[in-house]
Amino acid sequence: MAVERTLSIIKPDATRRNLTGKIIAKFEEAGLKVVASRRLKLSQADAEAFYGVHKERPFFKDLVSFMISGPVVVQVLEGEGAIQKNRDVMGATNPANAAPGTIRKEFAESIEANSVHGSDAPETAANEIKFFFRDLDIVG
Ligand code: IDP
Ligand code: MG
Repeated sequence: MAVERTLSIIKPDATRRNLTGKIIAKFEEAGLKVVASRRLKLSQADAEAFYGVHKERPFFKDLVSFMISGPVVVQVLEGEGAIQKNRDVMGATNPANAAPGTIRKEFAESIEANSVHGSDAPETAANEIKFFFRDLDIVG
């Protein structure tokens, strides 16, 4: 399988509870390498643009408010099949449905405050990485 890169976000519910290191350890244990990382606070415009695909969904407004409620850690993860591997380590969107050992099963507070974001396909991964990082900031 090809080496890929994907975008991960450690969400405000997790930074608030000081879980950054525990979450990064899950990625590393799965063979994903952190090749870029930055802590920042999203503006409302940033969050609305980033989650633009969901703008018609009933949860959009609350999701944007949640994502700007505290700092996030945005990261590029690299590895074989990194996009799917990251989704596997994250677990299902709703922590009630997430498999044992996944980040969302262990750490998520709710379907909204679910601790992590991960790109869902090669095209979205490329666009989401570009949203936060210049090529120079990514060192494999
Ligand atoms: P994903 O993060 O597992 O890819 P998406 O369907 O892309 O899930 O939804 C994006 C984010 O929107 C979720 O991670 C979660 O924070 C939030 N979200 C999704 N579905 C709901 C919902 O039914 N209620 C509240 N928030 C939701
Ligand atoms: Mg998604």
